[in-house]
Amino acid sequence: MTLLDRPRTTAPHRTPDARPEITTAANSPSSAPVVLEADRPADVVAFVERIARLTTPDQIHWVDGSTRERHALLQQLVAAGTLTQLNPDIRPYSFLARSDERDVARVEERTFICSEREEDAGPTNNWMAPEQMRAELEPLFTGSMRGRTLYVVPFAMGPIGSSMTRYGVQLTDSPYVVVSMGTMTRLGSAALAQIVRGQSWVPAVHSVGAPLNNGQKDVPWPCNETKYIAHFPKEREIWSYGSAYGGNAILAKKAFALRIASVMARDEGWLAEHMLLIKVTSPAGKKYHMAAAFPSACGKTNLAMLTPTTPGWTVETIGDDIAWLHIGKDGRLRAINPEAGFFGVAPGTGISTNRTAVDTLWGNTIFTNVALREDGDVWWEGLTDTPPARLIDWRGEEWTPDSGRPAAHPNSRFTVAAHQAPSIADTWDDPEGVVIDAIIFGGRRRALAPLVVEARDWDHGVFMGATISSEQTAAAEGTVGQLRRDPFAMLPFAGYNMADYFAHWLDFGKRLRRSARVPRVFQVNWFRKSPEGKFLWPGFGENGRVIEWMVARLESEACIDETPLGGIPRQGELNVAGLDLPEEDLTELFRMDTDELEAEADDVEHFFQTFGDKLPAELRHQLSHLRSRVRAQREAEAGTA
Ligand code: GTP
Ligand code: SPV
Ligand code: MN
Repeated sequence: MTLLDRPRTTAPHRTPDARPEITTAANSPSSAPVVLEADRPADVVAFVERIARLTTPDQIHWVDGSTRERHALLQQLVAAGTLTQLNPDIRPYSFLARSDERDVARVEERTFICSEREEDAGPTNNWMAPEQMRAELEPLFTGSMRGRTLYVVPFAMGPIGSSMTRYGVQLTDSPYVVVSMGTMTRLGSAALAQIVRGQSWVPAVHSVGAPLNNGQKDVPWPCNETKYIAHFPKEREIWSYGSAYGGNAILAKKAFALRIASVMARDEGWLAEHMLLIKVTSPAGKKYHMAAAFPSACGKTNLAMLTPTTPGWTVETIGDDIAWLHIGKDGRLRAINPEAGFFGVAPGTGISTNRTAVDTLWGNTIFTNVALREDGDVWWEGLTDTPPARLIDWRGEEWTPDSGRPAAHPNSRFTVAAHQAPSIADTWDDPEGVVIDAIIFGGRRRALAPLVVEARDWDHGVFMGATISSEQTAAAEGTVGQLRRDPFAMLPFAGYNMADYFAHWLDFGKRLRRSARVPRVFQVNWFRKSPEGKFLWPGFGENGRVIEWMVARLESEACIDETPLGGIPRQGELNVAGLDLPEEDLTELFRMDTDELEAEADDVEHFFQTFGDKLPAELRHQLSHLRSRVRAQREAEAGTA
């Protein structure tokens, strides 16, 4: 099959029980309404005209979200060399993109919150005054789309018609971004029709910053060394320049659904979070929903697609990266996944670690910066235990296992529709959302943070979230492995002062308490290492054992032992039957060294000081509780010494 052939329906390999369906437009219902040119909302038209005058594109294309349109865009991207079609007999209707080497991850240093006052961006964000940012952006965007097409992309975050759903219109000169948005969001006429009906919308402007002068030949991955990812929280507006990569360019995702949405959520009384959502079914058939916040590349997609190893348990996927939580009419905490696809980390995703993800990727997938096999399929580190003998690496160069460098970029990714996951829950796009029973915080820490610990109550849970510390990953430019505070896994994604965000969470707990059912809060760490540097916990499917213990806690069927950091499973209560886990490793997974705890408390204090008076008093209280529990542990040790 070549790209020009009509996509056919084919049985996906390795996925006998999934319903195969080749789709080109991942999320465009065939019954999407048509919005006639004359019916386009005047404010959207005015926005498009204003930006077109500034950026002077050759053409303007209103994206309708149809299959035919997506097919044409993919063909165009192949012709331009941005995409390579993979072998359709192995991986139907799938493509590989190789980005520019300098455009491979989010750029946190170039991400700005442009609130009127610096203190409203807070100490964890880069701030620039709105008028200064506009002054810097204007010359960059002037003529920036010359020689290109300006695509108008109306999109919905959340199921169309849900009261939780919010709308946006992204203007972009990148067809790669348009097809990515087509998988990650519900886009096109269905979204525009809601805006016609009066839904408010967030404007987002994106340019790769690579205008083409008369006859100038394009490159496969146009971008610019100069990059800006700018957010205007008051105006609820997004401007992105210079990158076509992931969270820098698919503005519906991190820029809108987290940074701008967190501001909306603060003002409207809900929460926009960097969280996966799962539905857990126990052997007794009882169902629970959990939301978990881990920093970038710290295990959300993997937990979202968990296949528990213990008999009788199932986990289904609702979302893998972003959750919007609100208090429902019934007073309970409810959550939706505002996205429609997964932009997941490829390396480490393999048959033995995450079979569900591998099965999800059978076709209809765009891969970015993975390696190409000789047979026209893809490969990345961890997909199989043994690498192929020869590959073309993510830079397009010959590669063998002796090359001494990774074949796939550590932040290489797949873009695939959520409904393609065999694990997707039938309720994943329920407009009412699902009721949340437990919230989990986590990070990647080689030491101190135990495998699992339960918060005493909501406020202690907020303290846990506020103090997440995690080793930096390749998801953003920066030093991989460096430990940093990443409160609520939202360090790069909060659209306002993080201290005000903490206060919003504390306040949310007060409102939930009125409804009598407050979710339990837990903290996990799958990444603790032995002194030799090996992971102590097998992780992946075995993480189901930790979920199982959490459910036992929800059902009051398990006990805790108190520790300075919270409640840990009482000896023998974490189900480790059948695991090849030495007793000393299990002990080490929960060990809390008193000196390390003290250093941790000092570090938290230092971190909290950066917020000055804005830090909620409750978090200061939580820190002093921690300190007194550490003192008690020290005294107990002295007593037994
Ligand atoms: P973002 O999409 O960047 O937000 O990442 P994410 O939080 O969804 O992370 P993901 O699940 O993609 O995992 C990132 C990396 O961590 C991958 O290489 C995984 O293989 C690895 N990983 C995930 N879960 C585990 C685990 O339980 N144990 C170990 N050792 N590694 C894990
Ligand atoms: C993350 O970095 O948390 C991601 C990938 O989910 S990106 O969309 O690039 O932000
Ligand atoms: Mn993420």
